[in-house]
Amino acid sequence: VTEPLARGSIPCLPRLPFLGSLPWLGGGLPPHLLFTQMSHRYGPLFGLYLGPHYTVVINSHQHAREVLMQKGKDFAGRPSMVTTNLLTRGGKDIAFSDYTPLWKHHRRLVHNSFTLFGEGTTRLQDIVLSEVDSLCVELLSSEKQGFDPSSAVTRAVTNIICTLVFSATYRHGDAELQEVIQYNNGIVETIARGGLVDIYPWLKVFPNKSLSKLKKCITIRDQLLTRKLQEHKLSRSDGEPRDLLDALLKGQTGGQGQKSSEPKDDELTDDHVLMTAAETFGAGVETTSTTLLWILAYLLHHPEVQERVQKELDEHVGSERTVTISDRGQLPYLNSVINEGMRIRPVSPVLIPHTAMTNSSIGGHIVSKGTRVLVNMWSIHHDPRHWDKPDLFKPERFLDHRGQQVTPSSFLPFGAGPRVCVGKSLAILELFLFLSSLLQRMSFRVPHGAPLPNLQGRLGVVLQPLPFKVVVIPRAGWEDGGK
Ligand code: HEM
Ligand code: PLO
Repeated sequence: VTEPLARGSIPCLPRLPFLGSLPWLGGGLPPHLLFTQMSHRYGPLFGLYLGPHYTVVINSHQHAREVLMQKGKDFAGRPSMVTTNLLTRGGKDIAFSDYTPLWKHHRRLVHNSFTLFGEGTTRLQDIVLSEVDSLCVELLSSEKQGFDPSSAVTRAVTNIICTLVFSATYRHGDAELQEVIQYNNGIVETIARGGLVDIYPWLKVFPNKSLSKLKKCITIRDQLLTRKLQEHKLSRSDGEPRDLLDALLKGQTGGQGQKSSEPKDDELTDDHVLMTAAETFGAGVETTSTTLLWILAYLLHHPEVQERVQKELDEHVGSERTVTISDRGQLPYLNSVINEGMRIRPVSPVLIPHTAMTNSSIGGHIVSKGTRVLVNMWSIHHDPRHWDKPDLFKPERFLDHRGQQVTPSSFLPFGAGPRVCVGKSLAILELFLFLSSLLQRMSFRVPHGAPLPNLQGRLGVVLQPLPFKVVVIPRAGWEDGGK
């Protein structure tokens, strides 16, 4: 089917030779807010030049669906960037690798090994619930004057991913765990923030503080993961894979990895296995813990929402038993709170950059092969034409008049299409089990005299809340910490 070509070309920001549109991108706003502001002036679809790279910015859900879903394959490419190439040894991962047959095989392998633990089986739920339990015990015995919940939450989420990736769990204060958390933070702060080296790759030859910090963190990460991989190879058996590392090793041709022969184009090398483990780790920890912290921050601002979730939990689950994933259908309000958290503060406010694999079109405008496409999920999630008072936290917007859940078409926190988040079902499972169990057992309040959490956030590679403090009040039946 040929669609009518739209009149005129995509509106474009002014540009200078060499600098492209950079002089017009100043002002210090983070990209998601800057692009949202520009969409008021140029319309929801506009172009700009990041140095020499022509880039189209999408700010409406119709165009986002066209690019991610209807023409998903046309736009499934990823640009090559200096920082992510360092992070992934030149794209030997899932998220930052270009769209190739090997990538497809690789992604399917990871996806299958997640479903292996996931939906159908209770194993994943058991892993998550056991960490949730420990987290609840820890929070219930926490400092009564108030404390920052982020390290406890991060540790719980890290442990889940550690179990899934290499069957390890860490105890409180473990030195290796501290190391993991530290290098992760370093990477989050330094990677692909639209930094200049990703626009002008030759800048990497000059001393650059942020780039050397990134390299340092990557070295620490690599030492740790190489050790894990070696241990795994030694302890592996022919039976069922124990975890993601086993599944990946099994998925390699012959299961032997690439030691003696030259790697072929269609084979997963040890580098691929290592990079996937590292990425699952990074993606699994940063996204889920950040989302949980955002939701906690909003619950502190909205005690009435917290009470309504607890009322729903009391009615459908009570305090006698643990919440399980089979309760999910009975808890539409809690699900709406989770959705509203991901709407109002998407961890990835501008998705990972896409590129056009072939000549194609968006909204009837021709877009040529190689064009970079940024999907600004922030403006889609805050579009006043689709969301009533988009800056307010209102979980009811995800419920219809009968209290049933609805999913508006302007809601795409995990992206969609061939590049949709691989961890989507794991993430939803975790968010549900964490929040339901936490709110079943305790209430969160702002410590006496402390300010409410700042909701502005700080943009690294993910949009994180600034640190805040909470006090935990046990609910009836959980006063002894639930031990
Ligand atoms: C990609 C969101 C949790 C692994 C993405 C993308 C988004 C996203 C927006 C980019 C889509 C695009 O570029 O078009 C989220 C959110 C999460 C979450 C909101 C939690 C609340 C996870 C978890 C994992 C994970 C738990 C793994 C354990 C990945 C991977 C990709 C990805 C590997 C790259 C997919 C690709 O490029 O093909 N995620 N994610 N994510 N996510 Fe997630
Ligand atoms: C987080 C820090 C880790 O050390 C490395 C890492 C790997 C995958 C990245 C993740 C970081 C940040 C969140 C990303 C994820 C892939 C998909 C996910 C970008 C950089 C999102 C939200 O798109």
